[in-house]
Amino acid sequence: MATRRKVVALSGGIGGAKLALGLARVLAPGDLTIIANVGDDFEHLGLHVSPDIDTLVYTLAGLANPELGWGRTGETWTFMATLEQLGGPAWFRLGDGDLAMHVMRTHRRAQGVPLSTVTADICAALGVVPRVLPATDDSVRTRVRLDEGWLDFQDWFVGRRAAPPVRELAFDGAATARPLPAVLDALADPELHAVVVCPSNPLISIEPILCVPGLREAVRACTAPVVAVSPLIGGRAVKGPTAAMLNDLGAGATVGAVVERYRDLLDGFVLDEADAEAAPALAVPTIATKTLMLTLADRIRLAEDVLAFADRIGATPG
Ligand code: FO1
Repeated sequence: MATRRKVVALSGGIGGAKLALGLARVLAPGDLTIIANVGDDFEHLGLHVSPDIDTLVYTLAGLANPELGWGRTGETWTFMATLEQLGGPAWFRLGDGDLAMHVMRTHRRAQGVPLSTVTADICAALGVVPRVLPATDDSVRTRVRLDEGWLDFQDWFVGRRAAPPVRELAFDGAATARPLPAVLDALADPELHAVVVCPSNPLISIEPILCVPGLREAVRACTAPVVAVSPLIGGRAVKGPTAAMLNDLGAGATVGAVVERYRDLLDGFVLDEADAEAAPALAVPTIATKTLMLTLADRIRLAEDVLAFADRIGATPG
């Protein structure tokens, strides 16, 4: 049942996109705005690839590749096969349909069209109703410091299968990046009902959004409740390097470590049932529910739990 409540979600990666889909199914058309991470973006073969935007767009369009978690479903790989035949780089897989997305984005960016406009036009073309907004139209690129030195994000995440421990993170361009005006407007909307920090990797999906000057402050200034969903279940990530990264950085793969990263923003934190006993030590209002999203029904139910929690927080004075 659709209910009229304006919600802004912060999302990156596969877990974030899953909850974004659940929120899209629960909320009325036009009530969901998703701020997408751009820290994973990079140039490959001269193409501007925006993985977290594309994962969101494909997921919301029902075009996501369920096995891979990225790229399109029903994909063909003629381009990659031919590229390899020609001795091109094979480490980053570009499906034939997915390739059109990167070519289109690159073509239009080269004409001076901002990433946010290209993204809006792609969403319109694919019938995606929620607004998908890059955190910024400027370049913010995640880099990771390994024992051997600094690497661009995709060289580590895909090229090295996220195996070498990360000792430090940097977000190149963050200091001069400007938050998208539409992002600041959405967060400042007096009708905003809730801000949801999706169960994305706090270090490489959410931090690159919050590090854009003015963005963290805009979330903190929201009158609407800010609720984050734990990306960990029993100290482990559902998928991806969240737990390993928190351990390698010395923070520890605990819900407490995740809450600490968001503490200045949070009005509530959604735990998985497996971590319910950690609630008292977190010193923030919590609920415990099933956060594992295997089916569409799981995505919808978690979205409903998060929104009901935000409703309760919003209704509680003080
Ligand atoms: N992840 C991989 O592990 N291997 C790949 O070959 C790969 C290709 C790829 C192509 C387009 C795209 O949008 C995402 C792709 N990803 C791939 C995922 C990408 O590394 C993202 O940054 C992760 O999803 C983390 O958000």
